Amino acid sequence: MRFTPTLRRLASATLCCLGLTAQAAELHVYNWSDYIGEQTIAGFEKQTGIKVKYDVYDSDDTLQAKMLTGRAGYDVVVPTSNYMARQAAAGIYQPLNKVLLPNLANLDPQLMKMVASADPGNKYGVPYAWFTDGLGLNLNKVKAALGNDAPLDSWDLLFDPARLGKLKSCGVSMLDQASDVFAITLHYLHKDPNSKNPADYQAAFETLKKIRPYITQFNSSGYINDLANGDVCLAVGWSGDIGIARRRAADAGKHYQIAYVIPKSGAPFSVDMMTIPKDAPNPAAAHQWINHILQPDVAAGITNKVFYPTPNIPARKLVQPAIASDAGIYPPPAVMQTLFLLQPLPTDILRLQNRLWTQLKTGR
Ligand code: N2P
Repeated sequence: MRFTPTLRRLASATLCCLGLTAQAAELHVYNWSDYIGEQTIAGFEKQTGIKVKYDVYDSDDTLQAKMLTGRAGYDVVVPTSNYMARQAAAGIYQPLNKVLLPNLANLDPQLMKMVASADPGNKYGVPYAWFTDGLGLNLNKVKAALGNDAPLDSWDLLFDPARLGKLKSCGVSMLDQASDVFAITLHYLHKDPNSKNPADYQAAFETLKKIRPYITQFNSSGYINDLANGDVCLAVGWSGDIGIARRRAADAGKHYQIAYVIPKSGAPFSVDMMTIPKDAPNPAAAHQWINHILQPDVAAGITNKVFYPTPNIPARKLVQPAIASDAGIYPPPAVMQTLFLLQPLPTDILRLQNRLWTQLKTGR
């Protein structure tokens, strides 16, 4: 049968109202790089019929700059909790409709309580994954440069200029995120890692300046491959990223061993939060995405691919045993005690951090 124009219009009007138009709904997600499972996006598209447009970033500052400009066009973004607190206070997110998120019940109540310090009442954010900051090491190269007795479980490995100088030729990578690196440096100096005292940041800057000549790159994503390929032997990095580097090195048949170390004295940790921008074009789909991520099999699929621990309790039994028992990824209780949560900081401190950070990187 051939459709007359009138019949065609009628058919398309009917399809439209049944939600079956050719124009499929879209969801724009902006997430960290190397932070998603193999099947996460395809599974969501299959389950919902919604098409996902997926972009990535590797720094909270990049995300924040985009969000504060407004109209970025994203439905879901994933800031770290310390950044999210300020952004929510600035009014750039919409409150979650929890009726649409029944899978919230899967989240670890202890973690929910903890992130409530940045997001009172868990009003705007849903934990996606959490992480520690630590040292990624090419054990063979580091031992060859420093000998077998090198203090591999200490921040001294990074902050002793004589030692770091010996690692320069095999490559030293530093996260390009001021907030994390200042917290680590303040901790090393026995100061409050979340200090609000400008003088502490000046002291941290002086300490960082001493090791600056031996840092061969500031990088928060490409360092995964650099470590895996043997172009870097020490990386200040995020836990899951080092896990990815280790797997990539093994898959490529490299003969060296990559390790992730949380220094004994302690290290930062934080939680990345799914949020919905106030001007999200499709908040209904955003809620569907968040609820999808909260499905145990989906959450475990992310951890199994990118080595970041999921705060999803029923997902844990679906996490590969080698990952679930990896003390670098899931730190045992004694190590958890040594970790400190990155806290939101006042604007003047952030400005100071950024100014010193640029100075450090450019060497001026
Ligand atoms: C993923 C990095 C996520 C941890 N590559 C930092 N928020």
